[in-house]
Amino acid sequence: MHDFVVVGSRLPVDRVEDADGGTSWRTSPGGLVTALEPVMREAGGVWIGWSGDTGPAPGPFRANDLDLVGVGLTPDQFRDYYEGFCNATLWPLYHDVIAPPQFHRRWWDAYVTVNRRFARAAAEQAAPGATVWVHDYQLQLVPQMVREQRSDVRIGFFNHIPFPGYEIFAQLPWRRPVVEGLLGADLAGFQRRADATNFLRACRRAVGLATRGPAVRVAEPGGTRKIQAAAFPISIDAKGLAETARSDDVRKRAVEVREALGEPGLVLLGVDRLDYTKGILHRLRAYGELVADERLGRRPVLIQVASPSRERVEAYQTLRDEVEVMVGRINGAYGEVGYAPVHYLHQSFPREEMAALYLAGEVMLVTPLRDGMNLVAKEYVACRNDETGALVLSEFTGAADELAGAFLVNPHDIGGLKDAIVRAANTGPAEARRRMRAMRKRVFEHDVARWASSFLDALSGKPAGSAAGGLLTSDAGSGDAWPL
Ligand code: GDG
Repeated sequence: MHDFVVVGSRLPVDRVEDADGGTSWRTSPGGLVTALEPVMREAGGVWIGWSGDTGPAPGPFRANDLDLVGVGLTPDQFRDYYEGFCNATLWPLYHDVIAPPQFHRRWWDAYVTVNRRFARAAAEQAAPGATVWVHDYQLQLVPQMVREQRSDVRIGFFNHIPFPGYEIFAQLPWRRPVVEGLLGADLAGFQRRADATNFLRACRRAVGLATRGPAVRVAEPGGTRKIQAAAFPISIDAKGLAETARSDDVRKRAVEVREALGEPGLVLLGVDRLDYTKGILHRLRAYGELVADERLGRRPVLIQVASPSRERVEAYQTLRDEVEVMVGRINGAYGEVGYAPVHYLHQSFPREEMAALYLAGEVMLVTPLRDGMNLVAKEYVACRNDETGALVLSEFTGAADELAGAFLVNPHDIGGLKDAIVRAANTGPAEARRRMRAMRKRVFEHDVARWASSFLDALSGKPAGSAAGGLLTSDAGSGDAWPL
């Protein structure tokens, strides 16, 4: 039994094959693990999640000093729950229907079944009065399902992706049970204020509840219970990443990358999961036209990392084809022997290589059509220890609410996007430094540890910024949570 239970769709470890044929677990690097590890240690926490394959679920186990509990998915559940309801219904719906969401009753049934399994595991692991923190859109029914079994625990929910406006959310045939599932939480956290507002509106419209400021009250046997909705913009382990970027190996590698490109004029960089929300096609379109117009000087290079993602889902296969056709067209039309305008990498890289790329790119292009936060933008900023570089950032990312030093763009406006890229590329050093310094200040002050502590403080009812007792003792300042 544990005082702190994290429920995430994935475990923070990957199964790796040993040389002797056995398996072991390696921590998958990521800000969430970095942020929650100290909390888990201090509170004797446990992390419940899916192991990432359809093999037998690992029972409770320890890996890298973390207590973990695996939840298994059958091949049918992988298809209907994960690839279906999570990735082909909720993901496009919550990202403003950029791709058409598909609604299938069989997928919904699998979503209910799998959420129930996660909830049961959480209820089994939680000590009396424990804190249970449920993460993301894959597990929206878990808060209420846990509450039904364990009314003694405090339940937090954080949505990593946007929560859509009601006109879009209303399309979901199961809108009411989804909102009711979320209302099982004591605190529902979102990336942006607008997401929290959208959720509160869904409470009013889909369930008919009255809201007051950031609070909703639900009737329960024996009285009413209050649920708070607020924004807690997620962040990164800025200090850790800056240190990686400062290391000799990474800096040497950044120089090597630039040398390998021949004698590039400007180096631009894009880093994304290959996902239709990330605006990769809009970015390529703008960049291709800029190369054609020769507005970026001689021999600019765009390094585009597009890490493989959800490869069995049809919309992702189509996107990959479209991206690869466009890259081929740009390179075919404007390349020369020894020079390609786009270096396209459909691969995943270790964290050090990513840091080297962030150092090599003078202009970072982050152009999502919709994105909960976008950590890549913050990672770029954290790596630029010498305060050079420029960030072109879509206004449809959560990060745009925080990074005022970026060149903000509407990625649908190709003309505007082109102008912003040119402006970013031609910023004088003093202005570039001023912009970068402001962004770095924000990212270093509001890092992922502070995000976690402000959420957990709010969940435990402590005033924002209180560092006494509680689950996390790092010094959170005030104003982290942005209630409505
Ligand atoms: C969801 C929301 C929200 C990518 N390729 C490689 C690699 N990455 C890392 C990046 C970054 C992360 O993956 C991607 O984070 P994003 O925030 O950009 O996007 P999503 O994956 O869509 O994440 C998003 C986030 O959750 C957190 O709440 O910001 O809005 O959609 O950290 O660096 N890392 C390595 N190799 C790669 O090839 N090592």
